Amino acid sequence: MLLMIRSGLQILADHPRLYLDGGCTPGREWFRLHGPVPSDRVWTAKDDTLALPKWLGLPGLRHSIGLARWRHFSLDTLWVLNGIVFYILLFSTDQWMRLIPQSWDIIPNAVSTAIQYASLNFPPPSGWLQYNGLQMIAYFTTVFVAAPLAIVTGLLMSPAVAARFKTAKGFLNRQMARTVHFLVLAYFIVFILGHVAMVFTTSLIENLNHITRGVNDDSFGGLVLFLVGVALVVAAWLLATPLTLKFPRLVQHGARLVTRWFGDFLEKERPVAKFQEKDISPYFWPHGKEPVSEEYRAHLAQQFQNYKLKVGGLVENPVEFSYAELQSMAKSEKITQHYCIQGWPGIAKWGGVPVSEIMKIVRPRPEAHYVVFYSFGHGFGEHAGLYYDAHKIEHMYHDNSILAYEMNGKPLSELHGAPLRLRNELELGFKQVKWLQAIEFVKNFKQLGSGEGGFNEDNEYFGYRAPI
Ligand SMILES: Nc1nc2c(c(=O)[nH]1)N[C@H]1C(S)=C(S)[C@@H](COP(=O)(O)O)O[C@H]1N2
Ligand SMILES: [Mo]
Repeated sequence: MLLMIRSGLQILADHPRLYLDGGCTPGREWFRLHGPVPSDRVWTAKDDTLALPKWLGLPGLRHSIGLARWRHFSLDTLWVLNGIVFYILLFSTDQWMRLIPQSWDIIPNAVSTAIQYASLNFPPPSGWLQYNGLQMIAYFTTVFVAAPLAIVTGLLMSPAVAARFKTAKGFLNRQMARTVHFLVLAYFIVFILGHVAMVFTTSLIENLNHITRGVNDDSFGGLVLFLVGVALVVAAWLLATPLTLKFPRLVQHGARLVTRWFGDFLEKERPVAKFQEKDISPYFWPHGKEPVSEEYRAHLAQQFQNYKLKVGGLVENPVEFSYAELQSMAKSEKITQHYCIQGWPGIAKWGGVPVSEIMKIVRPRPEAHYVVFYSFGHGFGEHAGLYYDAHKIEHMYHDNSILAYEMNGKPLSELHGAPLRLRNELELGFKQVKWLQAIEFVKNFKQLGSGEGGFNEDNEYFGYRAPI
């Protein structure tokens, strides 16, 4: 639980704002850990990320959401499996009767127990035979309300789930899910602190025997087991960040192995959520470093009159498309929701050439399995190379995959990726390469960069496919 909390806080620190209305317009948050968004300069979603102390965040570095997500998801998987075993044991015995109130007397009983606790004149411990009203309510809430809510709100943040269950719009949107997920976190922190405090202040030795050994006596066995448990928790707490930072690639690949089956399952033939003009976000966070190369600056100054998009690799007919040629081809307009891995969404209307139209002309060879998009811009990091990302070729035949030169009916701005950017709504934001320079059809992406399939995958340990 503690490592889940730490990695969860790290994910929050990547976009440390919470909203209720489904959008993410600065000023509309009900909770933020950062100051207001400055209006006198460009402020990207990356500028908005927070560093957490290494002992608190997991792993603690600024913008380490890639690793934090792996940590969070793999621990969640264990926690959910643990919960399933717990539910099975609860309902296959009569233990459930200890947690589920069976009469309304529970309310007056809980009030009376609360008054007794508040008077510091504790009621005699009876937990071995029966929980008091307050305990029952607290345990019931934890097991049957807070834990399921944590799971459901976690899942509702996933674009694949939102598209499948049509929750992208309306009350159950991603921002509501983030808010409730955060409130559940607050509940768990209060519960853990309160519960441990009560275990300590009401006959500790007996309580620990109840909890760890399932016996009702005053031997020290329970205490010993508890101390071993505490030592493990402390060791895990101290080692979690250093080990994650020492073996980030192992964390990335290992957690992928543990969790990816679930993402693949959720994504089977997933739809793309549909939106209308009126849903278009008033504010769309920008992200990424604008290109600085002379070549790009010259193209921008000449309004892309001499720009050519180079398309090659494993194709029958490599072509360089001018900006005017691209604009004269079949045009597609789609209103879709962009999901940044950091937690913010943005709905916009994208206009451009379907990638399938480009493929009709260049004719990919059968051995081409991936399509790599190269940017004019660099990724983040001091010596970072050019930003790129590889996409499954199947996705490129999807009618939502377009090379966009328009955003909300206007030519794409420099900030949002002029002259061209990819849209592939089956993927998260980081795969929507901006400032496109070239497209290459390849058999495999292992030979590119560090071989993980994209700039963020290589350098920030994102999953190659992270649409959940
Ligand atoms: N070249 C390039 N493309 C990029 C990025 C980048 O840093 N460089 N950031 C990606 C990320 S993480 C997101 S969320 C989207 C943001 O697009 P926007 O700036 O239009 O909101 O662009 C993606 N494309
Ligand atoms: Mo992003």
